[in-house]
Amino acid sequence: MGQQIHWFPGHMNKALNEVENKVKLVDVIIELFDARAPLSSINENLEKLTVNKKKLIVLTKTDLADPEQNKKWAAHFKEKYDQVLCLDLKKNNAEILLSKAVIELGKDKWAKEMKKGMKPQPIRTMIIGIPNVGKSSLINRLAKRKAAGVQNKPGYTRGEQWIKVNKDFLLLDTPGILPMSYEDHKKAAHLALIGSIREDILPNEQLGEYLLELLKKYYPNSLENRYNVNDISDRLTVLNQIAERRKLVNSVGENDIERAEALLLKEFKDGLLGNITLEWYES
Ligand SMILES: Nc1nc2c(ncn2[C@@H]2O[C@H](COP(=O)(O)OP(=O)(O)O)[C@@H](O)[C@H]2O)c(=O)[nH]1
Ligand SMILES: [Mg+2]
Repeated sequence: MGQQIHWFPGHMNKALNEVENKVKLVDVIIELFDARAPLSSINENLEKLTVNKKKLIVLTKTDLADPEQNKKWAAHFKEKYDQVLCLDLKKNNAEILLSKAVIELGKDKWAKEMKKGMKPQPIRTMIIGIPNVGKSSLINRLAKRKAAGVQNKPGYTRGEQWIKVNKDFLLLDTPGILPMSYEDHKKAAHLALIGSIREDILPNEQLGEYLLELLKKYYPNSLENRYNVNDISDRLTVLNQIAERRKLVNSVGENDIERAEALLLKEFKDGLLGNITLEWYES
């Protein structure tokens, strides 16, 4: 992947400043990582801004990722951060698990307040994460409101308000959206594959090639299971077989490789190729 990806550092700085201002308001940061690409979900610039805050990591979309890898990543992040939860935001009892973890992390603050003779104040939190990682879904769950604002694009802005999750736990109602640097092409490819950055940042051809390499390495049976593809030797061989199985034909009657590739990328994103983690934990 030698081609240049354009990136505007000004956007990054502006977004980080916004997050930095919100970080000042909270006791605990709830940071979301996509379980399919947890390392690419980390923004190193943000890590620097939040070193002094308690941090709870939530691995989201664990239902789409590889269960074995979920466990390994969770264990890994437990060593690095204050708390880690694995959540399927569509199913889990997210509110209860999250509330428990937040209260655990807020206990130091309560102890300090009581030492000063104060009444313990609710723990203030905010959610941060890359686009599409599940921030709105989680906020809506915690606010117990319908899926307003949940979409595949990064957010809407409103005045900041605190959502009272329960008497001990407040949540800022607007998430911090983390901008990504696309300088690292491998990361950019992972983020495009999971839908966190626009796909057209890289040509479909490269994304397809990249995905197929990963599938070949880690999940060699996934293509046979989904498309009945039995020769996975290279990209065109695979795409030709997918086009044949799905009867994707172009205007001159040939296998439509482009549509086969688009289908592959879409079905991966939708979890139809099985539980797949793109970034494997390496000890
Ligand atoms: N399968 C699955 N989909 C999820 C999960 N969390 C969020 N989504 C979906 O991912 C998409 C983006 O979610 P959203 O909450 O808008 O992400 P945001 O951009 O971080 O606010 C939506 O289509 C959600 O329904 C999850 O844990 N599992
Ligand atoms: Mg959102």
